[in-house]
Formats: sequence, structure tokens, C-alpha cells
Amino acid sequence: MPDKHVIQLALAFDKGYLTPFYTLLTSLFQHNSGNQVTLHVIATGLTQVEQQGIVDFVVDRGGDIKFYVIENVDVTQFVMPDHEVTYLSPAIYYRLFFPFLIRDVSRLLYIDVDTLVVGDLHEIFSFDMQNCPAAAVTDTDIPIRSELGIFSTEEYFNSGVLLIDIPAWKKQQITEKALQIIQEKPQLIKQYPDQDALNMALKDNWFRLPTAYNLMRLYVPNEVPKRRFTEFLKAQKIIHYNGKKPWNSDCEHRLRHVYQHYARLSPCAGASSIKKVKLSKEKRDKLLRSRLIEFYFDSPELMAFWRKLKTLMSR
Ligand SMILES: [Mn+2]
Repeated sequence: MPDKHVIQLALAFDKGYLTPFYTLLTSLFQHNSGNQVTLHVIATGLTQVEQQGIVDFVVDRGGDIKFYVIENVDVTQFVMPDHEVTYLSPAIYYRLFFPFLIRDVSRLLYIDVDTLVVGDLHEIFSFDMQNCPAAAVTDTDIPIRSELGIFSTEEYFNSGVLLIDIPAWKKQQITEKALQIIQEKPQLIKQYPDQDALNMALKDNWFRLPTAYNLMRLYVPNEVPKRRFTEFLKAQKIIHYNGKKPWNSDCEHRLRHVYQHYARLSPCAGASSIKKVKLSKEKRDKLLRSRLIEFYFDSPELMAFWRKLKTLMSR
């Protein structure tokens, strides 16, 4: 039997994200049984029993896991958005510290815990990153951030999936640069703190990954109807529920039900139900509109009928 590919993943979360974390692990091991998976985890607020539960889960599936603790840095002092983005916690900053905590690993894939792994990840570990310290997926959904020195949406990446070349990252002091921005320009990066700081620190110095590695909502077109999801997902690697979360009723990600699927298979199956979120009338209307659009694309009969009607009316 050929040697298994080794894949090194970094994950960071705090106790409020235990269910999504298990859901992510469930999807990961289902699609990477041919790989030797090592997880590097920073988790805060877990009990000993919860931590041991995670170790057992990973070891049962043939993986390795290491926990890390950040010392001497209090990320709770770092800038956080003050508007209604309640799903962000200071854990967003943990990604900056992995290159210093992990020994004997040269390439590391950091992934947010609001993701699912739906494909084999080993190929990414042999991508030619063209000497860049990091690789990521462009986030064209964000308005141009000229205040950060970034003048095109194509030049801004989403930090939810970050492939890190640790030696290059350290040599070019990316963490130091990002921390300096966080300390010196907190007002500038208030809305997307870690992501803005990393975009500034890595400006013109990151390799573009295919969108399959960070499938945000914007990369799932409405035109892909529900009945083709299985086929569509075959070419994808990591689904990212950026923005509204799939465990809440106001999620607009087209693939939100895929999260429910893996949550039901996870050890947190009991906690997989969708939480109802109270919305203002304006937001309710917006959500209803997006649900109707989905319904339209999911219903071939409705589409055919509508097209016919339009043709008749334009005569
Ligand atoms: Mn995320």
C-alpha cells in the first residue's frame, strides 16, 4: 500500500463553537480517510472531559491531535467589531500564532470552524505556492478597501482558509506585521480585524487558491439548483459559512442544509437543530426574497412557467 499523504490542519475556537467543530471534524474524516490527518488545535474554555472527548474522537478515526496554549498574549484586548456581528470572538486572532507554536511542520492549512471539508485535501499540500508565505481565496464580495492600500476586490482574500508556508511566513515576519497593524491601526480594521490585518501584511504576497478551497456564499450561484448539489459538491473541497451561520434560521448560504447533514452524523447530533433568530422586518423581507429566489431556481416547473409567461407578455 502506498504511504498515506500527511495533512496538517490548524483549527481554533472557543467553547461556544464545540458543535460546529465536531461537525467539521465529522465531514473532514469522512472525506480524508486516505490521508494521515494531524490536527493542531487552540481551544479555549473547554473542560477536561470535553477535551478528552475530542482526542478520543480523532484517535478513533486514525488521526493525531495536539492542543496548544497561547501564553503571554491576551487576544481579548485586541480590537473587535462593535456592530451586530455577534459570531466573531477573540478566537479569530489565534490563527496568527500557529506558525510559532507548531514544530517540525512546514506547510499548514488553517481553517475556520464555520466550515465543512467535503473533499480530499492532500493536493493542496503539494501546490506550488510560488514562494508566497500564504495562499488563500479571493473574497470579491467585500467593497474595495482602499483605506487598507488595497485597490481592487481581486486583491483581497478571505482569511477563513489559509495555507501557510511556515518557514517563509516566519522569515517575512507576517505575524509581527499583522500584530503591529492590530496595535497601531485598530480603527482601520474594526470590521474584519484579523482578515484586514493579514491582507495588509500579505499585500501582493499571497498565492490564489481555487475557490473550491473556500466556497463562500458568493461562489455558490443560485443557478445551481438543489437537485444538482451532489454533482456540484464533487468538485468542492471546503464549504465556508462566512457571514450568517447555518445553525441559525437566517443563514443565506445556498449549502446550509449540508451543515445539517454532517451535524446529524456528529457526536453533537442532538444539538443539530436550527436556532430561530429574531429579525427586523427589513431583514425578514430580505431573507424571504432570497428564499424565494432559491425556490425559483430549485423548481424547474416554476421556471418554465415563468419564462412562458414572460414571453407571452412581451408579445
Ligand atoms: Mn469563517
